[in-house]
Amino acid sequence: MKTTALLSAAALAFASSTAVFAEDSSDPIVIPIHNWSSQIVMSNVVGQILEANGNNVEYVTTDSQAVYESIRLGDVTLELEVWEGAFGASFRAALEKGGIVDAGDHDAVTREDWWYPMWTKESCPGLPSWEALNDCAEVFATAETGDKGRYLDGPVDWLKHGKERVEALGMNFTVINAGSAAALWAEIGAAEADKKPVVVFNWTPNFAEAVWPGEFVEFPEWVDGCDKDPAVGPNPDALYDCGNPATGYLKKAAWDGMEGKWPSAYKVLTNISFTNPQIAEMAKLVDVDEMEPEEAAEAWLEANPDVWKSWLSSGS
Ligand code: TMO
Repeated sequence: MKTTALLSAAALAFASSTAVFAEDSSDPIVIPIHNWSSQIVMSNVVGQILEANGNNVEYVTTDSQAVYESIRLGDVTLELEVWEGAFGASFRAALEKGGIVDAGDHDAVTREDWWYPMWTKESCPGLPSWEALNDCAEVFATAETGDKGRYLDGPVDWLKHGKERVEALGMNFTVINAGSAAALWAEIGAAEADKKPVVVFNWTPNFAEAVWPGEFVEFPEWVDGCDKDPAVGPNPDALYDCGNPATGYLKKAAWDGMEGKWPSAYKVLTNISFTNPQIAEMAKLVDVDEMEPEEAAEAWLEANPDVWKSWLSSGS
């Protein structure tokens, strides 16, 4: 007993005085790629940072909700953009089951919700209130939606629950799911010339805020449980009768085996924290400047060495 205690005390003293760390596995760290630009660019940025850290990385394209189950099982190693509004529920469910860890928050504050370009207010001056929007529903009507207003929601895997919200709040809108993020930008772009009023799903941080000034529709304020307990929110019998969080988090998540298998990379992951302007810029490099995600990541890393090199050095 005594010898063991002495030995481990000596080992501890050695480790802390010489900063010797276990080496990271040479197995690839699996980074998931989804269907919006900041996440794709950020994943490439972090992949290249981890390569600079000496790690091997591999990218896989995955569904943005199912990824939390894949991380829990260790098939995917991490997630760089856990948006509270879109993925909070799937992330919380995976945390409860076990196998996934919260690897910390980005500096960024996020919002995802119904949004309109500013010119829309000329046709519906009561905005941003959702009740005013509903009173103007016919202004947003199209051949496709008849006398109801058209709301273009995000692709189905973002699970925005637009249809449930319309039902829960008794709104005069038809919800259409866009096939891709690009379809959202095309809708706004097509409306711009004639200043046609439109309401679409959008989020911040994003490139769009620099291109089209606009505002989020103000729905009943988000309250925890609004997606779980019908009693929460203004309609006592329905879920999703609240807006998304107006000051949501943006988290990183990791497989709970990552720290043991790649301790140095895990430390880098916990150090990483992007701001709203940095994330908007990542999206812009692809959506406005039309770069490929990999070259966008290279450009970002080259322009911001002071930001990311400190994440490497403070890792030891
Ligand atoms: C998850 N997203 C940023 C597209 O709303």
